Amino acid sequence: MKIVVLSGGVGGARFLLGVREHASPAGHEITAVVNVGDDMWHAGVRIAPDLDSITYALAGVNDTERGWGRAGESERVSGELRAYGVGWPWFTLGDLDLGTHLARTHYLREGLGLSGATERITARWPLGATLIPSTDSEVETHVVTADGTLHFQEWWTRHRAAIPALGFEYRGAEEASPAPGVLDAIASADAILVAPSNPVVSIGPILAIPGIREALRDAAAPVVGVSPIIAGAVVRGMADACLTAIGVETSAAAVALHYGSRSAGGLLDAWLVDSSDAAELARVEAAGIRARAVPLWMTSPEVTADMVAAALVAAR
Ligand code: FO1
Repeated sequence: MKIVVLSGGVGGARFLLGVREHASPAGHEITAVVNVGDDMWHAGVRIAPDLDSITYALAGVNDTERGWGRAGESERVSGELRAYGVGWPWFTLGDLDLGTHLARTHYLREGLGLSGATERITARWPLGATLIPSTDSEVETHVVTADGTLHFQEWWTRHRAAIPALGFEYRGAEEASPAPGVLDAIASADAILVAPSNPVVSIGPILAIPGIREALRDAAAPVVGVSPIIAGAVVRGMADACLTAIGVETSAAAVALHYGSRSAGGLLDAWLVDSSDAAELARVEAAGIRARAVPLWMTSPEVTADMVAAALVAAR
């Protein structure tokens, strides 16, 4: 069975640990199509936070407390960069992490494209999944505020999403095309899962790449999403600030309706909400999306694997 997962970074990585836990023993193939909207050039290197968060988590070398970067990290190079006034002082590149950015930048300079660079970087570890960036083009999310626009990282990491967002721009998306392998993976999938990632700044930029939404609409496989909202609150991160900005209420049903039913030109055939949100099932079903309530807290890969199993059942 071929499982394709649309994914952002930290939450997506946790979900993919569960997908692998469920799928690997059965020999299922996993392909993650990963958001690049958080990416940027910084201090001369190309940083791809979501690809790296997933890579490190699946490789088991991630910092589980911070949620991003490598475990056992040091920050000597970042200290030097700060002394030179290079880069954003509030954005820290760990020394081990910097090795990944240097390698990626080297591969990009060799002309491999982000997908080729990702293939080389991920080949280092037996991840049990293939990671493909949504696009090889530089598509970066910018946040519109009353005082102008900011790169997503500045809004998110520096200002902790505290500046009210008026909207989001996926800069470069219109001219971008899906990375090699993305459309084939979607077309040949047996199941397509939308990770419980931020709908606006993680899944949104993937869907903004011309061709991806259409491929999902035309896919033979069912598309099943997992709610990133439990009991009216975000599971992690600051997704509520993003949803508010685009006028979507922070609830499991509202996010499903935002994605829309595939039968009405949207994304989803089915949607999983947390057991505590069972009261929202009817609203989702009324929109033409099959809905199921199961436990959605991703407390371990084993627990998450049960949720993935439920998603695959909902897919049938
Ligand atoms: N998040 C922070 O809160 N502070 C940092 O200094 C920081 C550095 C960083 C470096 C590389 C990387 O891949 C991610 C990094 N993150 C940092 C996390 C990241 O900014 C965001 O949490 C994600 O982009 C949102 O998914």
